[in-house]
Amino acid sequence: MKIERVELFHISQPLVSPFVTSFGPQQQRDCLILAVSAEGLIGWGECVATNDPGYSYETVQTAWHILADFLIPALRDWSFDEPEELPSRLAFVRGHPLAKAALEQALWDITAQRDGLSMAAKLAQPYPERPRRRVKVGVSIGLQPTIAETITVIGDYVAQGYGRIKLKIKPGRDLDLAQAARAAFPDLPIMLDANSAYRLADAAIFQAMDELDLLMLEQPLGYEDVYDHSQLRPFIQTPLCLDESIHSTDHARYALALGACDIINIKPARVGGWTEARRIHDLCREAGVPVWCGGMLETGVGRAGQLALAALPGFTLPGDISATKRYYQTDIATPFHLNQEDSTLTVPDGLGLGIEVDKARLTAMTKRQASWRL
Ligand code: OSB
Ligand code: MG
Repeated sequence: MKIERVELFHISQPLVSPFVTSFGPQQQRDCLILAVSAEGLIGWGECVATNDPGYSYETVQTAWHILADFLIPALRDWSFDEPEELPSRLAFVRGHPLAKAALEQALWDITAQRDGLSMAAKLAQPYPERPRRRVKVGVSIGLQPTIAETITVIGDYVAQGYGRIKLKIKPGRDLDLAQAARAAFPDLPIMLDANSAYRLADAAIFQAMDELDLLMLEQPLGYEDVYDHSQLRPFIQTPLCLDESIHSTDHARYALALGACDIINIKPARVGGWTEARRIHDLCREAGVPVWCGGMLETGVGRAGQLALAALPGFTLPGDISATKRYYQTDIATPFHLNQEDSTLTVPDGLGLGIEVDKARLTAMTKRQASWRL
């Protein structure tokens, strides 16, 4: 295939409620949406970089720059058969995985359409197992003004049918929050995400959580660290999960070799795309380490890509892939609804991503736009 045209949209949509983490609040969600045209087909991708370099060093502005000035021009005079060929084509750009992943997602979408497959089926081709039709999901709850409000918010989501809750924590809002949540919901699978807000010296806080029977503790220490996590792990009973620290299959290999974690959160964007995400899945599966698919407050475009990935056999823990209405009042693509009876989202089975992008809505939300004829 030869890519004929690429369109890039910087969009901005309000979140239904502010999302607050240990690195700050988010109320308006900006992201980039990318459309790739080839052979009469259109493939969509989402770049999940945010306005602030809080979770990642990338922002919507850096991703725009890297896509516009390096990655998209690198597609000129290039033809490909499979999306797995893209990472080596883009390897001349060091880093910037969020920008790269958006382009790779569009190539998975377009090649799956060409092959007459859903993206989930295409990703699952190397395995004897068919992709899951429904993916277990939970909801990630940002820091609330008070513990009492957090308990109310948890109750609302549980009433909607979410069977797993993740709470953001930060220093000063951790043990008391976890204890209150456990007391209010004795049997609920609850996990915590610190987004790198702690140091090894804080181990006592996490030891005190041992008795709360938490599902896991996500990324308590440094955002590039694997060593200190390996030091913390023997001192706590709660399974340890890494998010920010895992940028590639190599990082995952180092983490497993050091005994730095029990679980890995795989976000295709954080590792530069679905090819690398699937490799990490394979490595973890081989090692008996469960994985789950993380989220970045995606629009429907990104959500469809998360579901395709989480349909792979090694994704055995619920993903941060909530229903559309948990994030947006209306969205630029087909809304996803929670299957209340089993806390799942249904994996699209149409061609490619299997979603319809609402062009009028996309245009209405667009702050900046550019296109390239290749
Ligand atoms: O650490 O998992 C995280 C959102 C933005 C940046 C980082 C994270 C998150 C979430 C939200 O936890 C997950 C979701 O999309 O629902
Ligand atoms: Mg996280």
